[in-house]
Amino acid sequence: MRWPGILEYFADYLPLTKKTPLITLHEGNTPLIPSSRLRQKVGVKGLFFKFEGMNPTGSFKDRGMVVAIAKAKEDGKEIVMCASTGNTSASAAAYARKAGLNCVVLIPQGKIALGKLSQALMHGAQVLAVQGNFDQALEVVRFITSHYPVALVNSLNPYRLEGQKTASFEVVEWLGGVPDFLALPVGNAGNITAYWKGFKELYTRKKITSLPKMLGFQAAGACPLVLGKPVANPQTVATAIRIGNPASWQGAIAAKEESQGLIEAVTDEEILQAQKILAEEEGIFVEPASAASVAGVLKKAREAFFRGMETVVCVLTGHGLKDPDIAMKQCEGSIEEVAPSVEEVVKILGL
Ligand code: AN7
Repeated sequence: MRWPGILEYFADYLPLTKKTPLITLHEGNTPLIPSSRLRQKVGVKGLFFKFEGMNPTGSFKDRGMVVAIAKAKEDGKEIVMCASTGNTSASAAAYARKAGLNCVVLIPQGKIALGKLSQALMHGAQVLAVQGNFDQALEVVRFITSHYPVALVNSLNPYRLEGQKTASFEVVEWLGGVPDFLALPVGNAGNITAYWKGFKELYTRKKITSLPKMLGFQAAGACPLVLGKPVANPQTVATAIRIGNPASWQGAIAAKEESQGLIEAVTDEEILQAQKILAEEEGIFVEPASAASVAGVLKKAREAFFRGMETVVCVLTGHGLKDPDIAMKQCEGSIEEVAPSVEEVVKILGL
């Protein structure tokens, strides 16, 4: 089957009209990869990775962005705008160009990964580096988009979450059932809100008869939902989730409480370890923020949280190529120099 993209495939679940342009870069339909080695380490019956890095711009943001941009186009908007830690800007820039719209992105100066910045620039977005953090950039964007003829495409735009919820449909479809736990990184908290909305919709429509427990993980230096109050100066190596005052705060707390799940913190060290383990043990390269879901599941396993018969899905939100700098830092010193000689290479390899 030719995969038609989110708007067409999930039309029955999306707020589309006859006038909505069915734009697509064929986002969605990302693989649900069964774990090869980590499953034993975690000690559960099933461990799967929903690899959202396989979306057209390399992150889960494409699912919601295609809806938000299509609706902006339908409404006759010409300019779209977002604040972003990187992935939203990359996705907004790409889909804006696909729809023939202009895109403005506000990013925290010096704190976005190289791959993401290069995407926004290549797609011709106007990039403004804010001398401040994501939360401050979002404040500016909220004001401008509510006072000027510019469409907001941050996840405060409800169409974003409508699109993002489709990932939960795919999890259920490809798994052939509902996982016991769904683990994911939490930054601005749109995604945990969207997944929970999606699962609840399937339940209401009687497509499923149980709901997963949501396991949200924030970076320890940027964990307002764990602390119960905003963090003024969030810090983490996982720049994608360097957010101190999540826009979907209530949605995240509701997802946690209604599902009887949890939202906890993982340290930068645990995040980087999980990123390396995923790459080495499973062959999956994700950006640091995405590894927070796996870091969290490994932590819960150490705490003997799982009983053994459960199925766990870890959402891997973005591709490792997004942030080559952190990856190279993780692997410092592992390249050996050698002369262009068979003997020299054989000697080093110990063959
Ligand atoms: C790879 O791009 O907020 O909790 O501006 O890029 O829905 O915010 C990115 C967030 C997880 C957190 N993983 O998701 C942005 C932005 C990756 C991300 C998150 C982000 P939310």
